Amino acid sequence: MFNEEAQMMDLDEIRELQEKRLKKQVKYAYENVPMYKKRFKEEGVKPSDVKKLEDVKKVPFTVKDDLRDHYPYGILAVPKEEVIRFHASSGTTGTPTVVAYNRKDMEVWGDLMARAYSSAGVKPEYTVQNAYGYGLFTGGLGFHQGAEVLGCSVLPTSTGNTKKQVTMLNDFQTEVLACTPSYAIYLSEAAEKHGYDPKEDFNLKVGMFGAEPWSEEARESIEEAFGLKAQDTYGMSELYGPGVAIECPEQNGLHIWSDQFLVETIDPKTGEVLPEGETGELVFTMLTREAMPLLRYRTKDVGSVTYEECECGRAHPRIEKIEGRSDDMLIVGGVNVFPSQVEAALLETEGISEHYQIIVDRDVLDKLFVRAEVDKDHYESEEYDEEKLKEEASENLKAVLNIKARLKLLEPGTLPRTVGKAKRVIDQREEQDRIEDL
Ligand code: DLL
Repeated sequence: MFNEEAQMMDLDEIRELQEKRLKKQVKYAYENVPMYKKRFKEEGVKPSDVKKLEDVKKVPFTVKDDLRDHYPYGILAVPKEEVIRFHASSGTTGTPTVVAYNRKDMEVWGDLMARAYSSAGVKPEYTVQNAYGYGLFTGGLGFHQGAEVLGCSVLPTSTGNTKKQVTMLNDFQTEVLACTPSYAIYLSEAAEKHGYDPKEDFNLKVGMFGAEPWSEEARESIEEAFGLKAQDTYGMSELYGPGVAIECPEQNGLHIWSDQFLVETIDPKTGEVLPEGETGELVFTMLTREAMPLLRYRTKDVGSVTYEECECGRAHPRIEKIEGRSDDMLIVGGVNVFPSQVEAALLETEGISEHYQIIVDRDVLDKLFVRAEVDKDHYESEEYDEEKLKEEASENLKAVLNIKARLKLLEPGTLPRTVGKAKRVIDQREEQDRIEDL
């Protein structure tokens, strides 16, 4: 077992270490990040007020906008020269939120990812086909590094080029597939289309799936198609990336590596800390990150955490299931999309009105559609050129989204008007009555 000492700590050891690290990290953040010093002062809190684990409640929250407001370098606690990696994820307005890592942070992240593979049943002699996207997204490089730390070989296939992925699954007899669960389903279908039986012809043993919500049915169908064990992995860019929590072979929740993360569950409306086991927004404090410490980071992910013993023997608490989001962020094919980003891009295009709809649909892969009405005055004016307007709006959408959106322009007055809140987002991935005119 990789880093057995950390994986198998008992709860008392975990809590003792958390308390020690929390006190140190709060002081470190206060002394090195001006934003934290300012916020502590505003709220009348001193690092020395944090003496016990439960004192974490006194620490102010950090939210995604805090990172966005500090674009591009985030809330660095070290000189930029010490940073060796940046990643970035979507922000609500199109300004990305940037995360920074120094050498020590990269080592910690690599260790967490290697633990994740190891507790999911991956062995150092396996080959990992890594079909998460490489780039600013943390999935590709995070899964890559962790596999190397464990001692696996990596095939860095990244996303796309499905035919090649399928061929490599066959030729290399890859034991591990790392990708979003929706892409895994797509791959199994593509494999069959190309004449393979994914269960017989491939040698997959473990799937490291995550970055988006998926159901037990999806798990069953992936396990059945490939004959592998499909493990859920959770994380987010702000908290290193993947590697925050992982399922063990018991598949009964995701163990949070609690020597590195202190988790709380809060009521998203009041910010009040909820009793153990209750469902609420997950809040994480990073206990050792140096380049960019994060205290009480509000993830907007909703779930519940249990400290009950797990059959596997790990005492690290488990997220029972990520049940959804407390904001309106959509995850489309593993890519985060904020409706506000789409709106900003549309309104930036002269000639597009404020009446629009965002539709997420799925055949095998998720797809994003945007239907927008042309502004009435523009529609009636001489200069209206549908093709040109569509091109311009599509360009603006492309600039803020990390995924392709198919845009359709509509005549003024086409979309339904409501007296109340407009229903701008339609997620018809699970629905039967679909809008077909996309
Ligand atoms: O998705 C990091 C990651 C990569 C995790 C690969 C797992 C595997 P972000 O792009 O910042 O980072 O998106 C983070 O995705 O707040 C959740 O809403 C969602 N998410 C991530 N993992 C899961 C999961 C990566 N296993 C956001 N189940 C998070 C449900 C997930 N939602």
